[in-house]
Amino acid sequence: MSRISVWGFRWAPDFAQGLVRDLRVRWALIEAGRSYEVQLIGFEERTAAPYRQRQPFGMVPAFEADGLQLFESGAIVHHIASDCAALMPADASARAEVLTWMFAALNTVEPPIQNLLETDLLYGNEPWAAMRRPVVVDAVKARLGVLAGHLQGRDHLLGSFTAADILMTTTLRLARHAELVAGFPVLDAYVKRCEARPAFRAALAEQMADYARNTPIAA
Ligand SMILES: N[C@@H](CCC(=O)N[C@@H](CS)C(=O)NCC(=O)O)C(=O)O
Repeated sequence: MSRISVWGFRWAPDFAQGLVRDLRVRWALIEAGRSYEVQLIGFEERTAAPYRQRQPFGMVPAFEADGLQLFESGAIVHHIASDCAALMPADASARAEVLTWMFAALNTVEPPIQNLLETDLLYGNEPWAAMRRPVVVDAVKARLGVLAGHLQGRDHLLGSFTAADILMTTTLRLARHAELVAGFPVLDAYVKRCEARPAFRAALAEQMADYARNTPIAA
């Protein structure tokens, strides 16, 4: 991988800043010591034909490295990690374990958290939101409880920091508005530990700087 581009949004509203999923890709690339360019698009561009050729669903992130075009943050982080022993060990069984936890983050923990984010932040003013919220919160807490049990006595999901921790940390951040993670001290410490990594801080600072530079001028 030599020339790498990552697509993200030029700007995002406050509730989404620091959550938009190109953060995962930037973080993985910085951990892997790869340099990259960021291509920023406006929200309106995401569904236009040229961008849909990169991301059929009109979402960010998208990724290109030496002509290889990828989408889906999990697939992109996996691709980056596949070449980087610090994110995914060389041993086949250890790689399978990392992949297992990557899927767990995206396919088991993220769906209820995304549901909570949408219920609270996208549809919070709908009449049904308050009625629906308790079951949504319970579903998140159930997943967090199991995750906290797994992380008890561990610093990371597996023996050391891996790509799975990038996906799990950025997934748990999606619930930051509800402060549910703080109710599980083990998870709170885990997120803070991963967020303290220089690569995470650099990735977040970069994304936030892009948004600050491109803040829409109030009418
Ligand atoms: N499963 C996708 C989800 C991507 C996604 O939800 N992206 C959001 C930003 S974090 C987006 O582009 N939203 C705009 C939209 O849905 O139209 C991935 O992980 O890449």
